[in-house]
Amino acid sequence: MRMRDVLAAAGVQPQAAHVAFAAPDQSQLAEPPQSYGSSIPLAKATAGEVLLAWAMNGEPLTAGHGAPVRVVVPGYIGARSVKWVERITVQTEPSTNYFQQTAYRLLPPGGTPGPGVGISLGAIALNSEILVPGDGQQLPAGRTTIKGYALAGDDRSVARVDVSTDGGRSWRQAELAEGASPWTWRLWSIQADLSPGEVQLVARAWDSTAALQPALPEHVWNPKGYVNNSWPRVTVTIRDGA
Ligand SMILES: Nc1nc2c(c(=O)[nH]1)N[C@H]1C(S)=C(S)[C@@H](COP(=O)(O)O)O[C@H]1N2
Ligand SMILES: [Mo]
Repeated sequence: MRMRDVLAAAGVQPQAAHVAFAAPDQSQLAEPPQSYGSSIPLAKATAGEVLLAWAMNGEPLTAGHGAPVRVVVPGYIGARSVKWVERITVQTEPSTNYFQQTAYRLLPPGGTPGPGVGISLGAIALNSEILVPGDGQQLPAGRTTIKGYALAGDDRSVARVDVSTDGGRSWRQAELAEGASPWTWRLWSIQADLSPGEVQLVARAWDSTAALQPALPEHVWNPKGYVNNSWPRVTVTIRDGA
């Protein structure tokens, strides 16, 4: 069921800006210990793709995935898709739950976690991965297929994936397969002729706003290690043909 329809049936007041979800599971890791909760902006909650789900792939949802009912927020980090949801509150401010206010925030270098410190994570950052070949793999010389996925966040989409077979000096465009929906990953693939020696394969994705993934992990370093969406790199050894 669409969250939008539930909110419309309940009625939303003009000053409303956030939709908060509360669950019964207690966390001892939270400070202070409390039950799980989070919120998303009202604009996202009413965008149509946000669901209250009790089934997946035509089967009833399992307890581990949040039965009887969970929230599903496509394009947002998993933490906002609250499982076993028991209360939905429309409010003027984001949730003050530990998992919204303190956890899942990107801190500046040297920052210490605390309520409201850092950037709240919501929409997923553009990312990609090389799945085939695997890092450290040995391959025969000649033609090989390089495969992976790319994922855009929120209401963006993957526009292009480039692949380099020389550590990022030169690039060619990979072929993008259709996605199952605008919020799912796009599989990509490209064929390359690799000559003997050690080869570094690199991928980089662009989204529909022309944003590009950052090149190196040091560009995005942060104390909690969140949102490392730097270019995936895989080193392979190409054996001599004979
Ligand atoms: N009630 C509740 N919902 C929750 C969590 C939780 O600890 N409690 N974890 C969140 C996080 S961080 C993620 S990544 C997803 C994982 O969903 P899954 O178990 O269906 O993969 O659930 C989210 N919803
Ligand atoms: Mo998570």
